Amino acid sequence: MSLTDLFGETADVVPQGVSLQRSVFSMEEISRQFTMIAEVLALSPPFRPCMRNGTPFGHDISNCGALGWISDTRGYRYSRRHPETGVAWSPIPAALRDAAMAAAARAGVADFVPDACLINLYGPKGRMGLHQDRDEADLTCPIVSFSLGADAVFALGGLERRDPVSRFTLRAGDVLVLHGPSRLRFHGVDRLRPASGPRHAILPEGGRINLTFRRAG
Ligand code: MD6
Ligand code: FE
Repeated sequence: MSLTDLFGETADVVPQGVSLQRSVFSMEEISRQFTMIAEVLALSPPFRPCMRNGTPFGHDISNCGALGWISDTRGYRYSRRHPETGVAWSPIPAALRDAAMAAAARAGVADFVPDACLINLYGPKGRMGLHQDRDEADLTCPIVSFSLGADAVFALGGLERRDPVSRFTLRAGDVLVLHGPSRLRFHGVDRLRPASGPRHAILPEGGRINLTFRRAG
């Protein structure tokens, strides 16, 4: 049984620790989220991380919150400062933080208070390889993900890289929470549907923004 089936209209069972919350945000709320993100990016400009071997990522990132996730030739880690400007990240906007906490509560996690929000900014050809998020101090805390902009084909696997993956579309306004026994599931973005979803000046040519709220420290 694939997640596409599990998340279909008649789905009544989803894997423990996966909460896919469809159309949580209205177009008005999505517009306000774009505005809040633009304000964050004005203080913490998007930058292009690279892998340990120097290969650049295919997309830009930024962060808000006390801690921000970065990657460079020293590896992956959380940092209190923007790697290029040296300035502390701006706080997570209260409305976004509250929405992430509410999403965690709907997933059954009552006490999630994020201290980090990674902002992924994808161009129309954006993708993200299969990965686990395991740089956070306490892996019992969930990750809450908001999608904005173009639709993404999301791949969700198991706890081993070789496990089979299921694919489903994440659209603007959808929320995905990975927690509990699914916190370390491998996942990635296969591709975008660039012509889809709400547009914004942050995303010329129809890209996508993904926000992942974490408890990093
Ligand atoms: C993305 N999302 O949607 C990438 N990580 O662009 C993630 O890497 C992710 O959606 C952890 C939990 C949920 C996610
Ligand atoms: Fe991830």
